[in-house]
This record gives sequence, structure tokens and C-alpha cells, in this order.
Amino acid sequence: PAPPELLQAVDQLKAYSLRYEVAMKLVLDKLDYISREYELRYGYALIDSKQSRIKSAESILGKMRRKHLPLTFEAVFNNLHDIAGIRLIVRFLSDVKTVEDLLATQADIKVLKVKDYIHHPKENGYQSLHLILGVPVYTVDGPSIVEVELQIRTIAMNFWASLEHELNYKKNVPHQADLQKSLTEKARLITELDQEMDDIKERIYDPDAGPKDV
Ligand code: 0O2
Repeated sequence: PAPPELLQAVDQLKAYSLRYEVAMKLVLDKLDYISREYELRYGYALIDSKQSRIKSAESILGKMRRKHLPLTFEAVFNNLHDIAGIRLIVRFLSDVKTVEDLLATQADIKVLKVKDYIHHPKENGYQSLHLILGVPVYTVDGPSIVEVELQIRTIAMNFWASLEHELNYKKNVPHQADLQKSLTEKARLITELDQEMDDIKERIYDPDAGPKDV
């Protein structure tokens, strides 16, 4: 039979995974509601698409090793803030702030941390708004705050980030450093494009027009 410590660790892992799943679902449902109501009231699609995932065990191990952290439950849950992750893609730059503001009005979730890589892009050119949300999950032991990472970015930023991720994920890409440099330069074009598309958006959709009464 398996040693009791191992069985306890397995139970602990299942309970924690369940909490992350429930917290992520709660945020996804809220985003779905925001998106549908916004479209009804403003006749405008705020959210283009969303993806979500619970970080795999391999990816958790890899990140803990990279950060030189011990492989214990406590260390994982205290140090990794993106075990539950949602990526939200919007069309326009100004939509990023609209989603952020709408989420801030939700009394049951708290924005615990903001990393604004849009106003402060990473050196490699990466742009995205990262929010760590604290989501209440009512466990049999009482309420528990579970973290969910929400990345909000435009279609253009996502285009850049997914290619850059592929470049760094793939092994043995010839001229990898040159390609990275080239992508870093292209990030400026993404910023310009997002700003110009926002100007066009404002001419199509009046930014001062209010919502439809319901
Ligand atoms: P994956 O495979 O996407 O899950 P910390 O430093 O501990 O406060 P953390 O989580 O290490 O925080 O860093 P951060 O900056 O919040 O970034 C977390 C996630 O953002 C990454 O998750 C990526 O998804 C994305 N990201 C951050 N920087 C870059 C980048 O330069 N390029 C791309 N393409 N994506 C980036 P993971 O776990 O690294 O990977």
C-alpha cells in the first residue's frame, strides 16, 4: 500500500486543484456576463476571445526549479500566482482598460496585484496587462481566497506574444537571437498599430455614447 504521506499529498493536490478550477470558472462566468451585457447595451463586442488553463504539473515543476524554490505544496501555492490562468483577447487598446474597470466593480473579487506591461513593456517588447485576482471559494473548512491570473491583451499584442513564445519554446531555431531582436523591433509596430486602430474605433463608435436602457 502507498505510504500515508503520499496519500495525504494526493488528497491535498486534488483539493487544491478543485479550488483553482472553481475560482477560474467563477471569473470566466463573470467575463462571459460582462461580454454579453456589454454587447446588448452598447452593440459592441468587447471581448474577442478567451483561453484558460490550469498550469500542468510539469510546468509547475519547471517554474519552481527556475525560481530555485523548494518543491513543497506551501512553496508552490505561496509563490506561483498563475496556477489558474485566463488570457483575454480584446480588439482595441482602450478595451483593455474597459475590462479592467468593469472587473474592479465586482465586489466579490479583488485585484491583488497589477503588472502593467502595456504602459511598461518588458525589455523584449512583451505587452499585456496582468492582474492577479483574489477569488473567494467556499470550501468545507470555510472561505478561502484563491488566486487567478488574468492576462488582458489586444489581438495585435497576442499575435506578437504567441510568436515570441513559440520562438523561445522551440529548441534549435537557427539565428534565434537575431529573430528575438527582430521581434523586439516589431513590438514598436504593434504599439503604433494599436494606437491607430483605437483612433479609427473612436470614429466608428462614439466614446461618449451611453448604454442602451434596458
Ligand atoms: P506559460 O506557459 O504561459 O504559463 P513573478 O515574477 O513571480 O511575479 P511570473 O508569473 O513569473 O511572476 O511572471 P509574469 O511576468 O507575471 O508572467 C507570467 C506569464 O506571462 C508567463 O507565464 C507568460 O504566459 C506571460 N509572459 C510573461 N513574459 C512574457 C514574455 O516575455 N513573452 C511571452 N510570450 N509571454 C510572457 P509562464 O509561466 O512563463 O508561461
